[in-house]
Amino acid sequence: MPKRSWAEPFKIKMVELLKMTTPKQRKDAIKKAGYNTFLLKSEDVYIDLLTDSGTSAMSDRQWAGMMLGDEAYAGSKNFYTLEKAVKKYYGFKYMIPTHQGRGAENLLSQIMIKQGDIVPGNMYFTTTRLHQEMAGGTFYDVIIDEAHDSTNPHPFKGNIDLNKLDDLVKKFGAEKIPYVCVATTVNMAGGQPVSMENLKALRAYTHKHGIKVMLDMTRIAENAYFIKEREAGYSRRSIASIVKEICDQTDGATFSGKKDALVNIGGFLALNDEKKYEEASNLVVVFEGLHTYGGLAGRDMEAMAIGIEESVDENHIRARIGQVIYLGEALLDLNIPIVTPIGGHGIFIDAKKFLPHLEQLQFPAQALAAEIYEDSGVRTMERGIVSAGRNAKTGDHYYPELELVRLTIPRRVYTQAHMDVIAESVERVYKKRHKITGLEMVYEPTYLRFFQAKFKKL
Ligand code: PLI
Repeated sequence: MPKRSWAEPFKIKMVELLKMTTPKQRKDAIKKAGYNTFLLKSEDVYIDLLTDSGTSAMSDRQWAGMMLGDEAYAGSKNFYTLEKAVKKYYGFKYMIPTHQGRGAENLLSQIMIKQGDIVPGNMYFTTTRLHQEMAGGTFYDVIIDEAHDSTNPHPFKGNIDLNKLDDLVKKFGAEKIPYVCVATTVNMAGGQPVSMENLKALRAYTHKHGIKVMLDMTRIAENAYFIKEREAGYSRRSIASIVKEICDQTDGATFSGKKDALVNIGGFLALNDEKKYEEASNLVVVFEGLHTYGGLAGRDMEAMAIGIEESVDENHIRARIGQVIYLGEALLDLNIPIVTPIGGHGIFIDAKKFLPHLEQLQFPAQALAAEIYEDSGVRTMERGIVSAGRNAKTGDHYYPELELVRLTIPRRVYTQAHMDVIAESVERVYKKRHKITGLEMVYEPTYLRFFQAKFKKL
């Protein structure tokens, strides 16, 4: 069959000009930032691959929606529009808006987890695990072993290992496990999807043991795309119907609208249980705002409702992941060690393989992210030992198997030419990799240290 390429299903109506910097300016900027890309000024960044969270471009429809903001304190029209979208696309009965995903994680953890509880999940996520711990729970990783191997070709490296889960049930008892936290496209594993088959098996297992399933549905449309591409029986199904089927396997969800839903701010907690909904809608008043706005302006809720609809558009999702794959394949052609299969929201460079001369405690991924910035002004993010943090009980560093630099692609923001420039920069850094030195941490904050830690060159 003749080739039919993807292309952006939009045209550009407005642009934001970028500042170009000199090598000297970048060298000074990253040193001043303590070799932490989170501490750089955005204006000193050329191509910003720090995150795909809140950095996507909204459509003209979303911007038009912003003008429909009903900025009432209570019962805003836009809340009902959002509630309708959540019911239509995700099927959950109740929805409480929050300012972003972690606001929902806080509520969920507080209403579900008791001191001493166990919360299994398919690999940790930074904010999710912290909220579980702050509520008195302990996170256990039950992802399949393949997820910890950067080049294992398993098509669904986000899957839960039901034997690992069963071991926890046997060891601690099902009554100690309020829910299993299952994420769609597992961020820290490299944007790796979970299969529908696995979700259904998890549903059956947890049902038998009276354990709930709570979804971190932050990148659910991207997961649905991989199910459509890779799982038997789904190739003719719509993304929207797969998204709904994923939600049907769960009891509720936390959502960061800043990813799939193409907004700069927003999230929600969704639940099917009325009693839990009542608890959460009371608690949200303490942390976020009334249960009909949860920290968001009316206009933000309107834009998120429209973004949810746009997120499941077939052409959108094909081009979104097509662009990620384009960059990944360019790096593979240059023999750069990256996580494969290529994931949904970015390319993850394997820093252990890129810089084999560095110990993990010399923070290879942190050093590599700084080096890429210095080369070209491309801002990436560490997803390794710094992100993993310390064990809350022992105080020891976690030593994750995956020591990665994430090149996260915002949706609808950069062009294919930007992808080429990024690949060339990584290639230049790869060529001089032997000269790259490690880092020493000189400032370590208590919570989520990767955001604010500072380093100096060894
Ligand atoms: O950044 P929030 O609070 O809207 O969402 C928290 C959050 C929850 N789950 C997952 C899987 C995430 O990826 C996530 C946020 N991720 C960020 C900020 C990222 O850069 O990946």
